[in-house]
Amino acid sequence: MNETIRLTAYRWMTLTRTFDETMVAMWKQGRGIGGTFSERGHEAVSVGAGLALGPDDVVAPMHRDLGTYLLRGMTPERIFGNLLGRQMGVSGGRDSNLHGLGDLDLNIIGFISHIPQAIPTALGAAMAFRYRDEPRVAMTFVGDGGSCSGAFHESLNMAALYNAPFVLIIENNQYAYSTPLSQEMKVADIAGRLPGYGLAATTVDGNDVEAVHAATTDAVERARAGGGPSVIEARTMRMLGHAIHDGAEYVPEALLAEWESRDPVRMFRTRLINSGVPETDLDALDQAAATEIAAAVRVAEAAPLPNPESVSEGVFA
Ligand SMILES: Cc1ncc(C[n+]2csc(CCOP(=O)(O)OP(=O)(O)O)c2C)c(N)n1
Repeated sequence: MNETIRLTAYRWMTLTRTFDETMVAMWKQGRGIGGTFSERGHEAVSVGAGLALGPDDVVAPMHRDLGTYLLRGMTPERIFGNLLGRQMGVSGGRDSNLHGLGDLDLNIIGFISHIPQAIPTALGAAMAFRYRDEPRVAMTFVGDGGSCSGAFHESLNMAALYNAPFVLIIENNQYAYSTPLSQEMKVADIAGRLPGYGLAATTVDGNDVEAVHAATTDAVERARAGGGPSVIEARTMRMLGHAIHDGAEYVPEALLAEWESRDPVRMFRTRLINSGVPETDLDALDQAAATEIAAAVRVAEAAPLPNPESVSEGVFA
C-alpha cells in the first residue's frame, strides 16, 4: 500500500468502526427496529478487499461487510435509513436490515440471505464479464460456516473450469452463529481444501488490512488479466454475537481477549504512527468519522417512513 491508500484504508476502517459502534449502541437503547449484525473485528477484511476493486468491478458483500458498502459509495445516511425502515433507505423502507443493501448503480449486488447463494450469483456476473470479454472482476464473501455448503463447492468447481474472473473471500471468523470451526469441519485450513479445484487459494491475516489488500489486489489483477479465479481465506474473529440479540456467551473469554489484543483498527493505527504518520492526522480522521456518522443518524431518524399506500410497489410475486 502506498501512503495515500494507507490513509484511505484507515479512513474507511474508522468510519466502519464508528458506524458499527453507533448502530450497536442505538439498538441497545431501543432506537433500532430491524435486524442488525456487528462487523466488529472484520474491518480489515471488508476494507482491504473492497479497496482492491476498480469502479467497474462488481461486489456482492455479506452482512458483516459494512466497510465494502461504504467505500463503494453507499452513504451512512442511506444505510441507517435502511436499518430504520425509512423511505430514504436503500430498500425504500421495505427491509430494515443489513441484508439486501444492493445498488447496481454502485455495482453492489445486495446480500442474499440464503447462505451461500451470493457465490453462484457473483459467479454469474463474472461469467457474463468473460462472455462479453469485459475487463471486469466479480468479488464476493462467505463465512467459514457458509464454506461447508454445497453451492460453495459447486461454484468453485465451475469458476476454475471456466477460468472466471472471480474472487472469493472466506471470512473465517471462527464461529458460524454458535458453532465453532472445530465442529464445522474436520480440518482447520479452509484454503488448504481448495487447490484441488484447480484455482489459486491462499490464507492471510484477516486483521491486517495491508495483508488482505495485497492478496486481494493480486487476485483481482490476475483475474482481470485472464488468469482465473482465486480464493482468499482471511482469518479473523467475530468480536460480538451473531446478531444484536446474541450475547455470544458460548465464546471463551480467553479467545476473545486474544483477538482483542490484535484489534484490526488499533493495530493499523499503531503501525501508521510507527511509520511516521502524525497521530493528529489520524485523530482528525476519527473525528471526521464521528461527525459524519452522527449527522447520518440525525438525518435517518428524522426521515419519514414509507407511505403505506406504496406497499405493493416493486412486488413481483
Ligand atoms: C441457508 C441458510 N441457513 C441458515 C441461515 C441462518 N444464518 C444466517 S448467518 C448464519 C451463520 C453463518 O455463519 P458463517 O457462514 O460462518 O458467517 P458469519 O455470520 O460468521 O460471518 C446462519 C446459520 C441462512 N441465512 N441461510
